[in-house]
Amino acid sequence: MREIPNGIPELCKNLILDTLQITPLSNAIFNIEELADVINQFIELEGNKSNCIELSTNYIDTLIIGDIHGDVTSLNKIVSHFLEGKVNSMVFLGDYVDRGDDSLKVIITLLSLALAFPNNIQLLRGNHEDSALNRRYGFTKELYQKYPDKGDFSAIESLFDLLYEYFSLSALTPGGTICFHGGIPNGLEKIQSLQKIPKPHSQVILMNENRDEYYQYLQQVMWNDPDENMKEGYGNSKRGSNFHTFGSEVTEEFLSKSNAKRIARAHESHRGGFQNIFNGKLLHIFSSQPYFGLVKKAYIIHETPEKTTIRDLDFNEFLVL
Ligand SMILES: [Mn+2]
Repeated sequence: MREIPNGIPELCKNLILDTLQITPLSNAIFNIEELADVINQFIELEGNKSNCIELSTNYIDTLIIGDIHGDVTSLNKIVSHFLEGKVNSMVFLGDYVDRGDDSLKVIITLLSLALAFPNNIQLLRGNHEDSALNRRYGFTKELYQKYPDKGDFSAIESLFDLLYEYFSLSALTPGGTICFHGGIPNGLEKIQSLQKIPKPHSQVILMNENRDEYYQYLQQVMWNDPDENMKEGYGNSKRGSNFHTFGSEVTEEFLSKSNAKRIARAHESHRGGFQNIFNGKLLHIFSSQPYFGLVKKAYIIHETPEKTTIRDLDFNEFLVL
């Protein structure tokens, strides 16, 4: 069993230990000062990282995890593999909050893991790490129920607004997998070009040069979707005029310019738990347990130097590449 280091906040230690419980705490409410401490420590940790992180060799044996959406049961199963030492590291592709019952606990547990194991846990930003989405899909309501005092509620909402701007947008594993939440942004040459986008992300709006272009990349990497029937170029997205779909040729060219082998992404529940498209060049996963009838089972990617596999949350092997 992996040892939980000293020197992290007590709340973090308790939440990590709670992932190993058969009946974990539910509906957790945390003290605001403790929450602020965890969030601020995470911002300090992530603030200097770029929006395309070249991951260290710790990530040579890694899990890549899709949308969790407030589902503590899935999270605990996944975290157990890591704490039991079955894998060396984990990359989470975003969408930690909204829809599920316990978004607050999920996101604070993930921040706790990142603080406890800063060289082995990487959290990326999904499109639900955004308070405008949270107001529509449940997290804001959960926070309001847990912190009904007006002052407390607005303090917490501001903390999350700030936090979201410090999650990196993408990462590249030593095995050559590009990790992001949504899809390839229209016009982005290679994944390393996201390194030009500053943190906090709201800085993009204040930049004089190329600000429109950077703002589009920031949005699209969290929102775009692949279209497995499309060959060339970019298409219109059903999600809105700011977003795009992309096909196999765009994927091939982007991978070659980025010097990478494949893309791992999440974001779409209607694709089911996993999908392999463009000849193994793009893997889709969704890692939240049965999800409104759309996802029957949750899956994760396990990448090692020997092979890349899709596994269910009991660690059974499915697709092997
Ligand atoms: Mn999403």
